[in-house]
Formats: sequence, C-alpha cells, structure tokens
Amino acid sequence: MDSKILDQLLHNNLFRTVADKIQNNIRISSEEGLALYESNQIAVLGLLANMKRERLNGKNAYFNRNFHIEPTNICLHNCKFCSYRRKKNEEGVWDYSIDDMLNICRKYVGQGITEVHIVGGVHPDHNLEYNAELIREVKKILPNAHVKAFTAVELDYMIKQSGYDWAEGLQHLKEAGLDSIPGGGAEIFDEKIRAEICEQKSQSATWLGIHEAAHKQDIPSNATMLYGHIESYAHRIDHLNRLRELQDKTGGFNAFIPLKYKKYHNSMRQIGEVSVVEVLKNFAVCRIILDNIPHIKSYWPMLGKELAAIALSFGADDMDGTIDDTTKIYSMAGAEETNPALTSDAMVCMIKEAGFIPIERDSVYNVVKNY
Ligand code: V47
Ligand code: SF4
Repeated sequence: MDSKILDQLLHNNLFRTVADKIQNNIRISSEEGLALYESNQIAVLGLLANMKRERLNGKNAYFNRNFHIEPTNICLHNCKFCSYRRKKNEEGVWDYSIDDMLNICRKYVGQGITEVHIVGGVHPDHNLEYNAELIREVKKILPNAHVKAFTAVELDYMIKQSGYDWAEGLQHLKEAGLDSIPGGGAEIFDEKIRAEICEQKSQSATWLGIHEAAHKQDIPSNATMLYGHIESYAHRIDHLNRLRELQDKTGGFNAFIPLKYKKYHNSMRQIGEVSVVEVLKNFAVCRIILDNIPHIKSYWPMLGKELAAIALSFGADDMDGTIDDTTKIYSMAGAEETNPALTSDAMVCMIKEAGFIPIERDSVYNVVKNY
C-alpha cells in the first residue's frame, strides 16, 4: 500500500474513523485494517476491539467442557511448521485404534462433558467409512456430546478416498453424528505463502469450499489463521477478507481462532515467535475486521492462561474448553501449557478476575450455566 495513504490514515483520524464505523456497524476497509496493524498504539487497539466485542457479546466470556481425541500423528503431509507429525515407526508416533479412542471416551461418561473435539494427522489408511464408524461409536458412549471433528484437510483426503464429492461425504459424516467442523488447516490462504509453509496441504479454495459445503448442510464450523511466521500484514488482511466474504454468504462460522506460530521442534524454528504485543494487536485487528463472525477464541493451551485472559480485553470472548490434558498439537510445538487442564472453577475464577462474566456454553453457544 502507498505509504502516504498509511501516513494520512495514522496521523489524521484513523482511530476516530474506525471507532465511528464500529459504533455505526460499518465495515472497515482493507487499508484501514492494514493501518491498524501498522499502528503501535496497542491500548487504543484494545479499546476499539473491546467496543466491537461488547457490541457482539457484552461482558460475556464463554467456555465449554470438552476433551480432545487426537487419533494419530501419522500424516501424509509435511507442513514445515508442524511439530507433531511422525512417520510410521518413528519415535514419538501414535496411532490409536477405534477401541483405544472409545476407552478415552468412557473415562468421561457422567463428567458433564458437552463436546468431543477430534483432530489428527491425515492418516493414509483412514477413509471416510473408518471415521464415520469412529463418530458413531463415540456417540453411543456419549450420546449427548457434540462431536466437532476433522479439519477440512482431513475431510478433503477422506472424502476423496471414498469417492464422494464434498456434499455427499459431509452428508455421510453428518448421518454418523458429525455436529460441526473445527477450524484447523486454514493456515494462511495466500497461495504463495501457503506453498512455502505447507506445500502438499489442501489448497485454500478447497478449505473454503469444504466449509461452504458444510454450512449449506447446516454443519457449522470454526476458522483459524496461523500467523507470526513469514506472512505479512497484507496476507493476514487477505485471509480475514476471504473468511469474512464466506461468512457473508453462509453465516456458518461460529468462532475464529488466531493461532500464533510456535517454534519448537519444527523446521521453521529459525523464524522465532512474535511478541505478546503482536499477539494482542492481532486479536484486536481480527475482532474489528471479522465483524460477522460472532466469537473469537483465546485458545489458552497455546497462549498460556494469563495471556489468554488478557486477550479477553482485546476482542476475544471465548476461552475454549477445560480440555483436560488431551491435546498434544501445541505442547509439542512449545506451547505455554505443557499439560493443559483446567477445572471449571479455575476457568470461572480466571474470567472473573479479568473483569468478565463467565458463561459455560455448549458447542453452538447456548448457555449451559451463567456464573
Ligand atoms: O491447522 C500446527 C496449528 C491447527 C503449529 O475449531 C500450529 O475450536 C502454532 O484445528 N504453531 C490445528 N499452530 C488446531 C485446530 C484447533 C485448535 C483449537 C480450536 C479449534 C476449534 C481448532 O494447529 C493446524 C495448525 O494451524 N498448528 N502446528 C505450530 N507450530
Ligand atoms: Fe499433517 Fe496437520 Fe501436521 Fe500438516 S499440520 S503435517 S496436515 S498433522
């Protein structure tokens, strides 16, 4: 972008313009989004994002009771940022059988769990029928739990393997009990950057197409953005614009989760990690730009509890779940929480201390309990 325009925006009345637009429910432009990213006025960004947050969600800060199943870390792809993927027989590999996973589920019977989150590597032998069977069996054990399963990248592979188109494949999984789709696999949509960091992975258009096909069948989903690596602010704006456009069309996204690149044990580690200031700035700008996605998650297993709580004042309104030590994706990449687990009481205290109202929700944001 022309640096003169940027100067004008920053030095005359960028913040006033954005504040007026938020007040009047007017969308900000890409140039204004970029200028917000270029600004170092972190406190002002927080106030602006909080204006938007309060218009959408008041002082509510949501969480749910969930656990994760990560079926395998064997994966056909080889994303450069991934610390989790292993080859068959490599040290650190796991590949649970359906029985192993059902035993995990049995531990949670009667525990008040409302969601099972299932995400793993793209295993070459796990086709759609296998995964549909997994969901059916999970539902037999936890019939009232919402099953949020398989990123668009996993879905792309399993649906292709089984010879269906996206709509047919999703319909089969929905019949088996799939309730929604998590946001992973979006990474960064810019085709050049995507090719640099995860060349073999499903294309951006495929990720967006699968989410659109899901929304058309009333399967809601989440969206993510992996940031803080080799992308520029313009790439982030492009990513957010593509999500906002799809949401205008379908309204099917429940939540957006910004995922800060973590550097440990992967082949991009020389890049390092962005600062806390950058994390908060990113929350704020995402909240303002994604004016049509109702919730922004502050994903505490990755950010750490303190920073996740601070992000509630920078546009986030959802802390995700209690999780119970069931995810390895981030701990293997050096996340703040190596054994992520939080009781509901601890979650409630943390949210209250940050100045918000703790609301336990189900997976589609119905209130389970207002504390
Ligand atoms: O797509 C992998 C990310 C995602 C790293 O929908 C990394 O509620 C940072 O889908 N540094 C998968 N991020 C996780 C995911 C998710 C997580 C939380 C909530 C929800 C939801 C979905 O994990 C991948 C990738 O972007 N990831 N490696 C890393 N080194
Ligand atoms: Fe496979 Fe996902 Fe890791 Fe990429 S990020 S290598 S798709 S497990």
